[in-house]
Amino acid sequence: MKKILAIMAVAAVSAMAISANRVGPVSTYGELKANGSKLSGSCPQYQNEAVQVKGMSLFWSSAADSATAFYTEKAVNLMVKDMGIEVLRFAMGVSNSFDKGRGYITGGEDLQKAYLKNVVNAAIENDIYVIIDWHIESSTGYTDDAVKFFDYAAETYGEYNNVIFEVWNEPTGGWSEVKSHADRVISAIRKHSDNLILIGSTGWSSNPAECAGSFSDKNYGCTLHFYAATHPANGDKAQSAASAMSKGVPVFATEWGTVSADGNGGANQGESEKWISWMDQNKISWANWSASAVNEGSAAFNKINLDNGLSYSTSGNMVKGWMNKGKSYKDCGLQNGSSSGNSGFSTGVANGAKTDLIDDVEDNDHYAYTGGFWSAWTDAGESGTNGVGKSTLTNAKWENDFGKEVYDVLLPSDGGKNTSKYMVGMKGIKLARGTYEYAPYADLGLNLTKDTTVFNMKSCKSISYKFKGASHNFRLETSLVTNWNFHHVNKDASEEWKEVELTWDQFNQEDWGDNDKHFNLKDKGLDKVMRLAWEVKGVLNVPDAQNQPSLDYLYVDDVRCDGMSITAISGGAGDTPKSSSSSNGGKSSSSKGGKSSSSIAPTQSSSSVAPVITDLLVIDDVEDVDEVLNTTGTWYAYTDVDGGGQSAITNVYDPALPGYVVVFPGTKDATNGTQGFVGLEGISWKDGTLTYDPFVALGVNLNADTSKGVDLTNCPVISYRYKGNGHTIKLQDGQVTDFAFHNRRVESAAEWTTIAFAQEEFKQPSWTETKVDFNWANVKKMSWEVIGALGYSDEFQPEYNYLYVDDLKCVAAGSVGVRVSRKAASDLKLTVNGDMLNVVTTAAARIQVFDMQGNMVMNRVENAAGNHQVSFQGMNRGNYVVRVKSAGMAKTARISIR
Ligand SMILES: *[C@@H]1O[C@H](CO)[C@@H](O)[C@H](O)[C@H]1NC(C)=O
Ligand SMILES: *[C@@H]1O[C@H](CO)[C@@H](O)[C@H](O)[C@H]1NC(C)=O
Ligand SMILES: *[C@@H]1O[C@H](CO)[C@@H](O)[C@H](O)[C@H]1NC(C)=O
Ligand SMILES: *[C@@H]1O[C@H](CO)[C@@H](O)[C@H](O)[C@H]1NC(C)=O
Ligand SMILES: *[C@@H]1O[C@H](CO)[C@@H](O)[C@H](O)[C@H]1NC(C)=O
Ligand SMILES: *[C@@H]1O[C@H](CO)[C@@H](O)[C@H](O)[C@H]1NC(C)=O
Ligand SMILES: CC(=O)N[C@H]1CO[C@H](CO)[C@@H](O)[C@@H]1O
Ligand SMILES: [Ca+2]
Repeated sequence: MKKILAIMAVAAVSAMAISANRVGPVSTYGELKANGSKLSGSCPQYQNEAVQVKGMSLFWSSAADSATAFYTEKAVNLMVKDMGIEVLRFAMGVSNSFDKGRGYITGGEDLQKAYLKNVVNAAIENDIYVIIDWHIESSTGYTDDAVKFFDYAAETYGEYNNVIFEVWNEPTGGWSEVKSHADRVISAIRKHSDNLILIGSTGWSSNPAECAGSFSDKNYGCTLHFYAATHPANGDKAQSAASAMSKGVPVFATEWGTVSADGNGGANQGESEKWISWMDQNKISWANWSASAVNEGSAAFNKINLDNGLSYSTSGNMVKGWMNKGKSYKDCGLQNGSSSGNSGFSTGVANGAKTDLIDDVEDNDHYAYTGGFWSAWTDAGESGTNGVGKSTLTNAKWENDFGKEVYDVLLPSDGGKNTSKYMVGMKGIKLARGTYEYAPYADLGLNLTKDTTVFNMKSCKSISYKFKGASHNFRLETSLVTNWNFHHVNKDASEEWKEVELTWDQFNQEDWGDNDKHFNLKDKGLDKVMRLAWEVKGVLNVPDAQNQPSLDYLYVDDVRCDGMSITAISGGAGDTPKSSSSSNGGKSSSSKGGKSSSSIAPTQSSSSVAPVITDLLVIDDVEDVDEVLNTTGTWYAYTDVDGGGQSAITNVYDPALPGYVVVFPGTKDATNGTQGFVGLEGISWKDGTLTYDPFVALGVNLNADTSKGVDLTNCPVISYRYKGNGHTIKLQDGQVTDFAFHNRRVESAAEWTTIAFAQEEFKQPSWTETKVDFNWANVKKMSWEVIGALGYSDEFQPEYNYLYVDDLKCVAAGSVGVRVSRKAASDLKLTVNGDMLNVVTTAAARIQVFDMQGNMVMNRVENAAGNHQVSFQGMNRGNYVVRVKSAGMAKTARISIR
């Protein structure tokens, strides 16, 4: 029966064949089979022998990032390599209150199927078993949905010896419901697969005896879930398991704990060891809960950035010691072998020939066969609305056809095992967060068309590429996604060239609380592809030093679409590869007629122009050297101790206030320029029992009556001076109750620095589900939080252990604070054509040009909406800043004229 099924399944699984790239438990034992009270293997040597495998269960796949970060190839590879897991349980969140629409039946079906495919593929490549678990803890099994799901899962994966099915994690109701659920699911699975099926029992799967003997199926086992501190190894749970086995049915502990049943209390080491040895004696396979970094004692890990390897919790270290790590495996020859590897590289496509290659880079130009172009960029090119990152590459620069200076990614082959001459890639990747609000990144990308319109990839069944280097998200950007939440797949780092083939159901979108906007690429979007991108991305709130990719390069070659036929545009119109850099004074590289040409690039806020600030209201200049404000409120300081943290400052604590003394006389700092200022000193971070990042903070109540705020409606820009560590300034108006305060990140400064933010620049963090408009008529508090990173306090302390603040003011909008950028200006379009600047506005506009010394060299007003042209003819060569203001928006760009 297996043979026939296998052939049917192969046809259903499409062209993609995943195979193991190491010899592990699955090629050693073969498919796991219920054989009397034990599991045996389908490999000849193990057909008469009991097989026990040990591993981990993932946490609910519908939970937070601290759980889903482990639903990746990268995490599976690490758990196999570092812990020696032999089985991984895919705990598919079906429906739960915390899943926010990510559960399988609560809107997350596509997402869950993408996780499933990526995890099952990673398990197969690692030659380990994978349990596909309908992870639900309830009195109903959602049987109709389960039948549909297992029909799909068994059809798709049921041919692989790796796969085991678990039909209901933890039933909490009666047995008859469990029995009829299991009956229906078993018959759905058996249509496609004869693989092992695991069945739960009442009381959170603690009664395997009830399950054993209740089914006529030939290949099932019963699950046992127990908690060592509550359930002694010689108690009724163990007896139920023994009774199940005596009925000739094997038992599999798919979840078990060392603690008590409610998940609390300490680990009971003695009882746990008894259970472990009892399971060893009875050859009961197990998966420990949980392979996650969630905030629970049973989580095996405590960090989600995996580039430096796994970071174990106390629990994780304990369970690691009980695995079969280091066991030697021997391929019994049932499965055919190691992965095909890469089958050589493409050696080029003639201009005009038909190809399924999007690009193999062999024509040595910056363009793909689709006509579009390659480039790379990092968070350092962010517009500033979300702060600006500092990530860099060591690639040379190149000016593309749009006059835009980008990293040049065209590289000669790395000289590895290949037949290719050229590839594209990023080198010397360094991630640095700067003030960027999100995780730092560096991207390699291919705009599919030269004029950056959409490209039709509908005939493409799957996409493949070869890569070598850093772990990355491979992303497909369609014009249907307008909030940057593009479809992507994560691939683990590889030191060898590796071929990746992906089907559309493997791509998923992040959970940004916008699942109603999610769609599957199978269904739409493939006719509207803008760009392919390979993104190397850090994790938010992790020190830069800990956030680097394990390999600092990423090379890509041979991007191919199965099913597509492209007429190759090759050897792109006279494109000679050259590395130009506008700053090296080199010759003009993009212009047609040798006339002066200009290039345009988004500019970072330039601090070379000294802000001229017009005070509207001095909230406090601390010249009176006391903690009382001009607006009657007070300065103070606080730390994370209330939340369980142990972060500290060395400011004097004055019981009379009561509170920390935060006001210092100007003599405290020789560069003060003032009679007094406020600040924090001797800052150190320590997590304690925190569940969020450690911090210390300087705060201010604007009004002495803390139930009231002050009206800053007429205060378009908030300005202050500071010196010392980077921080996040947060504003509170009393409306926000989930700590998602309007905020802005600010970088460290060694010298006193004036900073100014327009009202619009304060934004709530993206995770909040209840965004509110800030009420400037009632500003109650401001705080300057110096924030660390949870889990890193031992090795990561502030760059400066102090933060001084002074001259908190409201200033006029017209103040020439270049750091003041108004609302994101997507309605303003700036493009360059020869020596003309085109500005498209939807209202009257003011266009100003400054030289790099800050002198205004042009100032004009356009009285109507439209397409305005500004000539740079006759202007001196050099760099300029253009600022366009229109309808309350502003856009700044750097122009260079050559
Ligand atoms: C089950 O195990 C017995 C020995 O206990 C062995 O003789 C038999 O071949 C095994 N059957 C299968 C289907 O593996
Ligand atoms: C997994 O093993 C660890 C280490 O012994 C333990 O702390 C944890 O409780 C186990 N699983 C569960 C469900 O508790
Ligand atoms: C698998 O390996 C066996 C023996 O090594 C061989 O006879 C068989 O043709 C192989 N099957 C496939 C699909 O390669
Ligand atoms: C390249 O593609 C991206 C995404 O579609 C787009 O934002 C960008 O403007 C395109 N063009 C250039 C010149 O970078
Ligand atoms: C607030 O500060 C300004 C500028 O220092 C000062 O002119 C004004 O008198 C102050 N107001 C109060 C109420 O202290
Ligand atoms: C502030 O620093 C200057 C030196 O730059 C110093 O002369 C002055 O006395 C300091 N201010 C006070 C109030 O001590
Ligand atoms: C091992 C190998 O064949 N490396 C080759 C990769 O491609 C470059 C460019 O053609 C060759 O120079 C290398 O010898
Ligand atoms: Ca190539």
